[in-house]
Order: sequence, then structure tokens, then C-alpha cells
Amino acid sequence: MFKNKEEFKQIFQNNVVSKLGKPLDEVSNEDVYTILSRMLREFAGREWAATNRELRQDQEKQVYYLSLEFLIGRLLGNNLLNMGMLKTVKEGLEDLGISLGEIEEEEADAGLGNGGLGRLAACFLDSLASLGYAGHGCGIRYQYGLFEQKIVDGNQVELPDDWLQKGFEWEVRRADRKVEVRFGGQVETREEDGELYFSTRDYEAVWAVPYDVPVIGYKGSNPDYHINTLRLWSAEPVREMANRNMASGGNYYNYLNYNRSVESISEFLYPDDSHYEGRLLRLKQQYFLCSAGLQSILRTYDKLNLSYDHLPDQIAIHINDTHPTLVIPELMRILMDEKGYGWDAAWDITCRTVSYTNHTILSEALERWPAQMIRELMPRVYMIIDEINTRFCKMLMDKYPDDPDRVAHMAIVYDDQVKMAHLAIAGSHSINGVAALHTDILKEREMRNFYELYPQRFNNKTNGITHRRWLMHANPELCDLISDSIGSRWITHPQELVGILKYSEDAAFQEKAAAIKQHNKQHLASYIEQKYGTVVNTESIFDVQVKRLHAYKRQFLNILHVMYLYNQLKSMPSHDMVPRTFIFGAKAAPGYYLAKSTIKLINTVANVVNNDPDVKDKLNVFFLENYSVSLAEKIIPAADVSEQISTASKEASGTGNMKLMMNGALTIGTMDGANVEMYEMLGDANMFMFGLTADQVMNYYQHGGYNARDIYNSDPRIKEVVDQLVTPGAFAQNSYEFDSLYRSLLDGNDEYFMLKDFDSYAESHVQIEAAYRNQKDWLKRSIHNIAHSGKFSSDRTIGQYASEIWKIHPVNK
Ligand code: 26W
Repeated sequence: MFKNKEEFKQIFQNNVVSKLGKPLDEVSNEDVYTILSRMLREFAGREWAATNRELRQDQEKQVYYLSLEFLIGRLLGNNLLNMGMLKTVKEGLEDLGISLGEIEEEEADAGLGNGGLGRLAACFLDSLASLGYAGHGCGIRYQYGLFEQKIVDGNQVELPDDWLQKGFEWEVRRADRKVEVRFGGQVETREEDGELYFSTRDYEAVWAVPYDVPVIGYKGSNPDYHINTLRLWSAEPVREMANRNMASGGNYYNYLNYNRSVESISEFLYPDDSHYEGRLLRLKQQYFLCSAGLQSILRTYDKLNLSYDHLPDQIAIHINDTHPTLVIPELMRILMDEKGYGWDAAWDITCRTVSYTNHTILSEALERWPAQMIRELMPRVYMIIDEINTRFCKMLMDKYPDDPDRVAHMAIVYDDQVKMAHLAIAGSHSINGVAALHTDILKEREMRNFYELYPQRFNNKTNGITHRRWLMHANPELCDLISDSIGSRWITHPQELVGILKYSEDAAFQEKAAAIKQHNKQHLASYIEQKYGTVVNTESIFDVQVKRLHAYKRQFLNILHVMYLYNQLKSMPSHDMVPRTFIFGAKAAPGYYLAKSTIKLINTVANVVNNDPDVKDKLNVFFLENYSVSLAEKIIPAADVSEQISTASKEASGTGNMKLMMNGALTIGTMDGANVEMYEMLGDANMFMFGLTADQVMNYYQHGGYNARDIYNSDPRIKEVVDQLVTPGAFAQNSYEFDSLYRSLLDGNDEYFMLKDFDSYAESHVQIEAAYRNQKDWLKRSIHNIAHSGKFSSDRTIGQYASEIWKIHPVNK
């Protein structure tokens, strides 16, 4: 596109004049953003077409990653990085007096996801493209992404996230590729020559219109770009439906109602994370994605002119949690009703095509749809689910004739509910967990019966994160320091980050690493100061917990510990403590009362601590509102300490833990999710582990034996902070505001073992403080964390999915 900085400046300036008709000194940051992103999109468009041509010619197997969430964040900086243009453009703009950082701030985050699961999907797309795989995303183009969070009087308030308001420069509407999705109607059965045929009449049709987003792989020294596609579907009314309604005597209001109900399908993302809610509209979204996605996948397949017998050799369909499970009965329907296959052959093809990832074992998150709802919304699909269930249960009864309980537990449809995880396991060839511990729990406990039935289907794929966004883009100085020291091969082989181990005690390297951390802390501090008008002590330890707010993630434990530190400082003003800044970022599901109370508690404590002259030089608390991908990119490089403190066994993997480790933060954590695998590499010297193990937690759940009140009564530190929740004075304004939090600990017997783990948590914090006092040692540990983080690049994860589940190969490599 441009060979060097001067050429870039020329082309950019020409664009400004020809497209805006303004001189450069009159353009706004928004103008610059628009011009720049359009230049890149146009250029990428040509390369995109080239990749697509190549994929058609090569007839390589393609993988489609179906997900109701893609939490991609901003694209300008990342696309520049992956296209190899970041430095040229940054310096070129600088010459023109423009800061690229400020221009990037103009872009709205594409926040089409809730948290871990959606961000993982986005990291996977980046790795698929960067490694040269033919792997595409398939999702929904929500008009409103995850709500925008405002904090008003310490409380969370949700505002709509109107991210498309100024347009999304990276997408291309492909009206020519729209497909029809059908809901409702009646199934008609017809018999001909002893065969049954099914068709549905009186259905309601909607258009699914795709918007394609290029997923630009990291170019590095490759001669060509590799650009995959993220296809996001938007629902639009079918005019003929409206006409039909009018012709059959319907009125104008019916027509408007139809329009409105169609548009609502892709209107907003459900803000629930780990809590299933059986809403009809959510089910509609799921089928909308599955039906539209499958039609476009099969349309591409049809161009190969192959029999559907070969579908599993050419196509892999991956479902991100159970949310797109309907793709299984939908593929069965197409194969049988439209392609003429019998049941057994269709089932074989379906199972060999689909694979499934489980992201949680929380029972409240497992999807169970009322059978009646599916029957009404997709009657033919329901018939197929019912038949899958009948055959599955029959097979189980033959296998376990003396164990009817087992059969009942494993049934797909039971008690008029469809258990989506059971359907996903029965109808796929691979089921994976997202960290070793999580997969073990699936195999040994939650899905034990299924594991015994299909041991070869279960496997582990420990999560990863893209080091391109989370290290190279978020922390460019650290990235340069690494490359200056060990060369740049680590960029395409992230496990080679271990090369920096030899510098872990090198004074010059340590000094540079410390300066970079300090600079990142100042950067975050100025963001906080600008936004909240509060001064941040950048000499303090930045202790960070950023993730969705959930009881099992235990932000509550963190803030209880802060309250304890405050009490300690108040009673011993001379207490020598390394200054600490506790930073929180978290959105709570709008209906999750305890989570919202926790946010209020954090803000209440922040208000007291930050304004108390006795402690404010030593202890500070900030709750940064609207935690999002772009905010994460500011916070994570600035963190000294990473809080990964979920109740053991509850966090399937965690991925924030990996991002913080890669940026040199030291973890205080439980033996949960991927923390366990981090610990295997880092050991006690480089990580601060505390608390119950997963086995201990699960034993308590199974056999009882835990009494929170005993701990409350025996540990005065704990009694004091717990009482402060309901005693007006130090923190609470009244006795009822934090009453539910209080009661969850004592009356609810502390389901997440916060009081049980409090002591070892506090002790680990003492160790952290001691460790921080020795800066050389601290830096050595920090460098160890960075060095060992290569394993957690999603390039490693995707390589494993590709070879072990999808059986795909990089194109032309
Ligand atoms: C239907 C309601 C609902 C919505 C989202 C139920 C469950 C979910 C997700 C499965 C929740 C989720 O994001 N899980 C997280 O997935 C990450 C990526 O694998 C893991 O790192 C986190 O540990 C896990 O909580």
C-alpha cells in the first residue's frame, strides 16, 4: 500500500483532501480515524479477496467457529500491527502532529461479548488467521453490545452500548449472501413408497443478512497476507411475509409488529455471564445463528460439487459452549429433509462434523430449554431432538439395563426440558474443557457418565490469549525490550519467550523492565486522574482484579481484605506498609443483586479509604467504570499484582490471569483453572498461592463440615470486617445496605469459602509486600512470569485444536 513513511504521509494527505475536502489542520481526530481505517479496509479488501480465491482453489478443509459472542474490541491498532504498518503509520502521523494513540480512542469497542468466552473467541480468530488456517467466525451482529456501565453514587447503572452509531468501518454488508431463517409453523408428514417426508408450512420467515469483517493475520515476514472472515448476521424483515400478512386480511399493525419482532432478534446481546435464563428471544437468537450459519457454510461446500458423505473431510463446525448446539439437529434436518439422507448416515456425518467446548461447570449456567419452547419455535428441529433422545436413551438402556437412574441422568430430554450439554456431547466427536483441572473435573465428576460412555471424545485444550493484542499492541515498549534482547523470533514462536530467562538477573534488563512498568503505571494513572480527578500514587503497588463480577470470583474477599488493611492502619498508624493501590474493573449482570451490592461496597470502601488523611498515602482503592477490552489494554500492562482468587474448582480457566502474567504481573491466586498450569511452570518462587484446593472444596460440598460462623467467631480480624458491613460507622451508612452480603456469609454459610480462605489470603498479601520490598527479586520474578507466558499464547491453543480436533492444516505452508 505504501512503502515507507513518506509515501504513507503523501497518500494519507491526499485522502484527507479528496475525501473530506478539508486542509489537514482542520481535520478532527474522528476524521483521521475514518480516513485511516477506510484506507486500510480498502487495501485489506484486495488481500481478502486473494485469500478467498486461494481457499477456493486449494480446497483445504475449513473450520467455522460458531459463537454467540465475539468480544473483539477495537481493530485499528491491531490491524495496523498485523499488517506490519504500525510503526510507519505512527511515525508518519507524528510528523503531521497527530498522535495515533488519540486516534485509536475514536474507535468504539466492538463489545459483542460478556467476558471470557467472547474474548476467547476473538483471540482464537486472531490466531487462526495469523497461523494461516482457513478458520472463520460466525456470530450475530448485535445492534447493542454489552451495556455501558456508569457508576452513580457507587452503584452500577446500565446504559445501552450504541456501538454502531458512527458506523463500523471494518464491516461489509453482503446483501447478496442473505439467507432465509424460518420460525414456527406446522410440520406436515407425507408418506411415499414407504418413506416419510417432512415439510413445514405457515412458518414465519426472516432474512439473515451477513456483515463480513476481515480477520487480518499477522504478516510478519510472510510474502502474502492471510485474511479470514468473521461473518456477523443481522435480522431483517422479509417483505413477502408482510405482503402475505396484508393479503390475508392482516392489518398494518400486524405488519409493524412483525417488523419489530424480526429486528429484535439481533438487537442486543444478553448480558448474562454464567447464569442461564430461559428467554424465548435468546433461543431465537441461537437458532437464527445456527440456521443462517449452516446455510452459508453449506453454500460454500456446494461449490465443491462433492457428495455430503465428504462433509466432515472438508468442514469442521465448532460450537463455543452449548449456545449454538441447535446446529446439530439443524444439520440433521438439512441432511435428511433436503439432501435425502437416512437417519444413520445423517447422524454419522453430523457427529463427525461438530465439536464442542465446555466453558463452565456452574450448574446455574448449564442451558436447559423447555421442550415446549423449542417445539413452538422450530417444530421440525424439535422432532429431530426428540428422536435423537429416543435413540440415545434406547442405546443407554441396552448398555446399562440395570441402571435406570444413569439413563435418566444422561437423557437429553428429561422432565420436559432439553439439556443442551447432553445434546452437544451426543452429537459431536470432541468435547473439550479449557484447562487441565477443568477437564479433569468434567471427566471425573460433572460429565462422568458421559466420559465413561465416550472416553475418546473428551480432551483438554488449555485456553490462551493472543500475544499480539495483549503484549505487542498493549505493551509495545516491553515488546521492544524483549526483541532487542533475544531477537524477534518469539513473535512467531511465543514459547521462545523463555529466552529472556537468562536476563532475569541482569541489572540492565531489570532496570529497563522496571522503567517500562513505571511508564505504564503513569499512563494508567493519568487516565484515572483525567477521568476521576484523583491523584494516583505511582510508587505504590498496583494490585489489579479485572473480570466480570461474580460471587465465585470473590471480588468480595478482595474488598474484605482491603477493609482489614484499613482497620490495621487505623489502629496502628505507624504500621510500615508499602503503599498499595487496589484497582477493580467489573460489570455485574443487571439482575444479579449480590454482584451489584459488591460493586457498591467496593465504591463505598474506596470513598472512605481515599479520603481518609490517616491512610490515603498508603492505601487507595479505585473502581474503574465500564471495564472493556480497550480499558483492559490500559490496565493490564500497568499491573504489579494480579488477583486470580476464585473459589477453587469454579473458574474453568480464566484468561485475564494469562494476560497479566504476560505483562509481568505476579499472581496471587488459588489452585483453580489455568492458575494450576501457571504454577506448574512458575513454582512458589514466582507465584503466591493460597486457599482451599478444588478437592477440598468439592469435598465440603459433598460431605459438609464447613461452618462459616465458627471462623467468624474465632478470628477477630474477620469478625470486625464482617460486622462493619452492617454497622454504620467506618464504611456502611446504615445497617441494611450490605445486609445481603453479610447474610450470604453467615446465614448462607459462605458458599464460596471467603472466610475459610481469608487467613491464607491475608498471609499471601504479607508475602507479596515483603517480596516487593526487594525490587531486584521482584523484577526477577516478574521476568520469570513473562518468560513462561509463551505457553499461554492462543497460537499454542489453536495449533492443538487444529491438529487434534479439527484436523486442519495451514494454507500454503
Ligand atoms: C447462557 C448464560 C451463559 C452465558 C455465558 C452461560 C455461560 C456463559 C459462559 C460459558 C461463561 C464464560 O464466559 N465462561 C468462561 O469462559 C472462559 C473461556 O473459556 C474461561 O476462561 C472462564 O474461566 C469461564 O468462566
